Amino acid sequence: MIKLYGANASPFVRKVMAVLAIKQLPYEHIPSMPFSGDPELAKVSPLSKVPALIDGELNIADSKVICRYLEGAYPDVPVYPTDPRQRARADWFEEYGGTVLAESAAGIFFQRFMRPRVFKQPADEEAVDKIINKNLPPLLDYLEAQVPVEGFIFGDLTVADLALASPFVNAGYAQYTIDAAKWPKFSALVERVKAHSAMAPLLAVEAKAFGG
Ligand SMILES: N[C@@H](CCC(=O)N[C@@H](CS)C(=O)NCC(=O)O)C(=O)O
Repeated sequence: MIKLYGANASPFVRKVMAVLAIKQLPYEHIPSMPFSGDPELAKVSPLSKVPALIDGELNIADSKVICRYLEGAYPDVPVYPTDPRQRARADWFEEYGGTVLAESAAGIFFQRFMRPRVFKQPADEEAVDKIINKNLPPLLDYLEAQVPVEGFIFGDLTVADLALASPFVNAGYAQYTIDAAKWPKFSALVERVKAHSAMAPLLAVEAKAFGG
């Protein structure tokens, strides 16, 4: 059986879990915390980052690598568009979600969620304010112009939607919500992704873990 290493609260792990759910692939989740010096994680993930995956003899790390492997090995229910141009756009959105969006969301999450809970320190609200009011708005302006009013970016849910929405689940745990008056299309897309049958059960598990 496939083994997935990672913490539920990682936007990258959540993306892979949603892909496994869409593809209806059974897997064993092995909880692994990054930044903890876990030697078991280092064995399966050379950079000690999550997620990592084992499927038989294969051991790989990085959510993009994992999602591409799953698409190639288990193609019955696709999670990327097949048209090359649409596929290139999906890859771009996955890159965008996994870099600038994930960094911004991680910044808010670290300050308001991790610092008080894990490090027993107050959040640096100045840093949060900079992310929310300076860094994020141009990123959201761009996305607002890219996403549809209804449905998902390529019709059915793909990794592109997951990669763009997943960081905002983390930001949500840190009391950040996308301003629907400024970014109505993108904020609605994020809500549709969260409500999707592949994502909602994952969020329910997270809510329990976080006492929600
Ligand atoms: N590009 C990687 C990023 C993974 C990543 O940065 N994961 C974070 C948790 S959300 C991590 O493990 N960080 C630990 C570290 O940077 O040492 C992917 O897509 O999987």
